[in-house]
Amino acid sequence: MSDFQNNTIAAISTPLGQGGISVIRISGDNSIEIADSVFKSVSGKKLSQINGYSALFGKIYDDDGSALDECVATVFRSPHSYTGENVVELSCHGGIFVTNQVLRTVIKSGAVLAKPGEFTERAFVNGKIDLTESEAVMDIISAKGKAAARSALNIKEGRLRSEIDDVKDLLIDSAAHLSAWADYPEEDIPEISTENLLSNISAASSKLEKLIKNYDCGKAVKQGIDTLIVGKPNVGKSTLMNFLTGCEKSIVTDIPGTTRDIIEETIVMGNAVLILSDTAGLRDTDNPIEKIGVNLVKKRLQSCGLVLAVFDASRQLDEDDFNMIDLLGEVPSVAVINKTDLDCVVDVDLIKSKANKCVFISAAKGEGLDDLTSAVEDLTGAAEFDENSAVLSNERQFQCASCALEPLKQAVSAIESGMTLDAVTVLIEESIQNLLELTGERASETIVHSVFSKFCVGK
Ligand SMILES: Nc1nc2c(ncn2[C@@H]2O[C@H](COP(=O)(O)OP(=O)(O)OP(=O)(O)O)[C@@H](O)[C@H]2O)c(=O)[nH]1
Ligand SMILES: [Mg+2]
Repeated sequence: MSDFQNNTIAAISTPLGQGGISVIRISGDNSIEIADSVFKSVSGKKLSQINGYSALFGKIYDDDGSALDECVATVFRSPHSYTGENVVELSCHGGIFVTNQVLRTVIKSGAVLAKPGEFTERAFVNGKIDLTESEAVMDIISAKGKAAARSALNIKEGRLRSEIDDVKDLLIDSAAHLSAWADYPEEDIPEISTENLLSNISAASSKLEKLIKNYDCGKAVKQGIDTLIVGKPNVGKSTLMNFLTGCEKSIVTDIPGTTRDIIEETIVMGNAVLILSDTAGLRDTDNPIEKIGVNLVKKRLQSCGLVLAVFDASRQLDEDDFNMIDLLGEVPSVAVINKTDLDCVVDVDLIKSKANKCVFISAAKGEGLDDLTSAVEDLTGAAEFDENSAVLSNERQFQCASCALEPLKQAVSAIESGMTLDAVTVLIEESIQNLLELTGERASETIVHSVFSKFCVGK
């Protein structure tokens, strides 16, 4: 039984603005009764008289009896609804004032305002979906590209849950056998062979290792990589920024030192999502404003996830280029040799030796995008991303999977060094606990609340 039993919630589930339709969603034991008190159908039928998955057309009335809006009311009966409870969706004409009025009337009739993510939280608590599937709902809403959206839908449909279930089954099988053997020696239960035990644990470990490895590729596709465009002044960083974003966001001039502030925009390159920043040209300068810009870039270079290091093909490398190369450090970098529409005099071999990838473009002419896209996809792992496989969605899931893998590694060492099987059982059980936390079967209330607090109201 859920804690939400006596509490019927309501919220506007569509974005608040002018649009074709607004949906006010009501969920809980009294949702149909509450909807019936504000809605009158044209046919005279009550919502309480119709089956689930049915709708009536009519009007919404406020408490003094005046009509607020026309409405299609759809009924979903427990447990066959998104939340698992009785749900009514009131589809009204989209509009900020009217939608708010309808919600207010519903609240006056006995519903309480839903908290962020509360509909999905109820679906989780009522056993409709697990925690990975709940988080996938948010990933579907926030997906910025096709691969991210498809992958999130796969996870919503249970792709990750079934992968974790497979790992859990392997471990539960071993743990149950070990416990039975230890607890009931008189029952003549055959001792599990070391080979069997090791093979189960290593099958479970390799599934977890694959998930953990895929997480980085998934990051580029789902969350976006913090990417800096850097280079000495006038190489064409802002022209590249405008070319990639498709808008004239950065100022371009032939005066070195034009850009000072960091200019940010999120873009999709192939499967990779980049949170792209155009930056001030790197050089020694006495100008105090430009200096602030240059120092900002140097700081960001230490924490970003990818660098597009831009060079001017039409000029020899100079001290500013070499100083920039020295700043690249360990961050994955694509050397972008720009202005290929002009004669190329730059030392390409030297540049190639300093970056992970090297591509040729003309940002001004809009040439070279395909090569740059492949380089970015390769370097961020987005190229390897398989939207059909199980992928961990976020840091919470990643931590749980890592914490499930660690005791399995210890269990293998324990078996190989001849420790008692009791110790191995404890390690396998620790691993299972972390998997149960991942799926939410045994997650604390604090974790569950923190997951749903990131949702929007109405979802
Ligand atoms: N021929 C040619 N000129 C380019 C190309 N890309 C940029 N430019 C020119 O190079 C000059 C500098 O371009 P910006 O994009 O402002 O260079 P930047 O690296 O942002 O410069 P700062 O902001 O000063 O660091 C401008 O005159 C651009 O029109 C290119 O592909 N080919
Ligand atoms: Mg610039």
